[in-house]
Amino acid sequence: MNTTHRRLVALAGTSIAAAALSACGSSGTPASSPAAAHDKATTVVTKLLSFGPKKLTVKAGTTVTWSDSDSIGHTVTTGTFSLGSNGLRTSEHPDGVVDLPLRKGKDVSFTFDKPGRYVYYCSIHKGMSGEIDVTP
Ligand SMILES: [Cu+2]
Repeated sequence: MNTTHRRLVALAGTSIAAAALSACGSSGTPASSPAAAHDKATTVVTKLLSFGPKKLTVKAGTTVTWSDSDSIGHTVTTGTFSLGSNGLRTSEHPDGVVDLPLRKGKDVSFTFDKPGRYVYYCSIHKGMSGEIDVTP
């Protein structure tokens, strides 16, 4: 009886601690904080023929790394494209800002110094695209 009671108390204590931890984790750093300036690198991972996160917002000067976790290669190619009704690209117009081969299991990086909206795609797979929004 006593043992059961203690165990319940212990479990309750644990879940409160876990809740406190997760509340702390979700509060994060305010976006306007100057501390965010140290965040000058971030990663996009390719998995199952998609870029994740598909859309990323970073500050100018941030180095974005694409990491290929697929068993095949991709490219990171900025430019414009049109999509067919099936969601696959029907035309592509690379703009030459970024055009990097991403080999399986490897990483490529690019530092975005100029603010702007950078739409990119994989020139091999017609359904793969992503976006990097670079803020001043
Ligand atoms: Cu690809």
